[in-house]
Amino acid sequence: MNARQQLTGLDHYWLPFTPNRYFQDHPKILASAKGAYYTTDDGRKLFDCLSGLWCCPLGHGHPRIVEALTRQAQTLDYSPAFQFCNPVTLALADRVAGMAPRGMTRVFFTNSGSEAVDTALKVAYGYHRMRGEASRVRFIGRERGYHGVGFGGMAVGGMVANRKMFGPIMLPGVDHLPHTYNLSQMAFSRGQPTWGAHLADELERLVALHDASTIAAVIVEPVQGSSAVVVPPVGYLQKLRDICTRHGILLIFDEVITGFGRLGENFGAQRFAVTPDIIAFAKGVTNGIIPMGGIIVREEIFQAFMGAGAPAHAIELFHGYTYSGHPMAAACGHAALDVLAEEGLIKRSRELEPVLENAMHALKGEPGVLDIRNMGLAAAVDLDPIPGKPGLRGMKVFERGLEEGLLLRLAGDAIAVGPPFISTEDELTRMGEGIRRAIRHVFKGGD
Ligand code: PXG
Ligand code: PLP
Repeated sequence: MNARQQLTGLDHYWLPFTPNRYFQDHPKILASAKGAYYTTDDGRKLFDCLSGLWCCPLGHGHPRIVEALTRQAQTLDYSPAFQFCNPVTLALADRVAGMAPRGMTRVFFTNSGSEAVDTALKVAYGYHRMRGEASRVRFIGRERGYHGVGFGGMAVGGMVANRKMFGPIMLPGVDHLPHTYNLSQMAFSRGQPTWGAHLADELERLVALHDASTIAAVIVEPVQGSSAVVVPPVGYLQKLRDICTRHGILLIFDEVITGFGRLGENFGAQRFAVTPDIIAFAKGVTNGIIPMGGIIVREEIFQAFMGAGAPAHAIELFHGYTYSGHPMAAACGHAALDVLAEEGLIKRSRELEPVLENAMHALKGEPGVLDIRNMGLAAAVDLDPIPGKPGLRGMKVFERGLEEGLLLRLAGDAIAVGPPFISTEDELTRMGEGIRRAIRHVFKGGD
């Protein structure tokens, strides 16, 4: 009996964000991972083009992380998140705050990006309320934004497919900025497009429409990841910052993908030299090995909750998760951040940026390639859709990519990549060539 025949669970498992019926007929099973490669159950080696789901930038199976997890499991495997803490989690808060822009000092832990976003939105609203501005109830998201799947994150998110089934039960009062993507103005941009900073002025329009006194926060990804790597125009984020400051609106950067080195700096905030009021993070903080997320806030936000006049024995924020600051996740975070620092991998990510840029932009001119975008170690290629069948072209290239030894990421008819920071230059170049062959194959009519 081979490995595939032994598979159990296909009749019981409901896969997230996956065409389940298609999966039943084409199950894709990963059996192991080491470094920048996965191995499938039928023994094929796949280059991890998206670092898992953007979350494993240091590669897989790092002995340092394995050892740290073993040690932590033997020492303190869980400690109650409420009323207690432990040295590992405290030290990780210190460390994460130390990586953030100056003035962002307090860390609240969650277990995922979705929880981080919902936490950020609740803290933003609570902050205003604590300061006597309870009328600030609105959140402004952005078209094409992805902020996870909680009720808050879904409402501020701007990916239509994630929203349309749930429209009638969405958080009220939310509005959206337009996305910044414009093919005719920025096709095949390398890094930040020069056109489009004026789109931030749309925030002034929304402020005029709703009045600043009703708006709690604006939430954006510095670079939009899930909707296939939409890079902010030069000056755009600074303009958002200025408008938020002028109107007392909090600016939240959702750095679940862009945090911890993906853009060649600790956070996108530093890459773009724009400091938000709240950063949401997840994924890379633990190299994706133990789930963890969180928010980092300015000290003033934390102090607004502390100084509201309630007695010292009263809970200031009625919010938290059983697994907030889980010691196993915290130990994993320390080991991952050790590796990131000691192996110089943020610098490495920055050094690899032009290599990835060249490898991806070399695909310009291939059949059906409509656009290519990149920033940091993230890039995407838009492919001409099959008329009337959105997503099918992308699916075919994804499938063909597997034949080429590449685990690519599909975003509709776009292919996204976010390779591990431990990739070699040669691996990135070969990835680009593999994508080229996959695209050629599919546009020649192959499956
Ligand atoms: N915010 C952002 C900016 C994200 O990218 C989340 C929140 C939600 O995180 P959790 O941990 O709840 O999934 C994300 C997650 C992709 C892809 O292929 C992106 C994400 C997740 C899975 C796939 O682009 N982003
Ligand atoms: N549902 C029930 C019945 C619970 O008791 C809890 C936590 O105690 C939760 C949901 C929330 O779970 P978590 O803290 O893991 O988010």
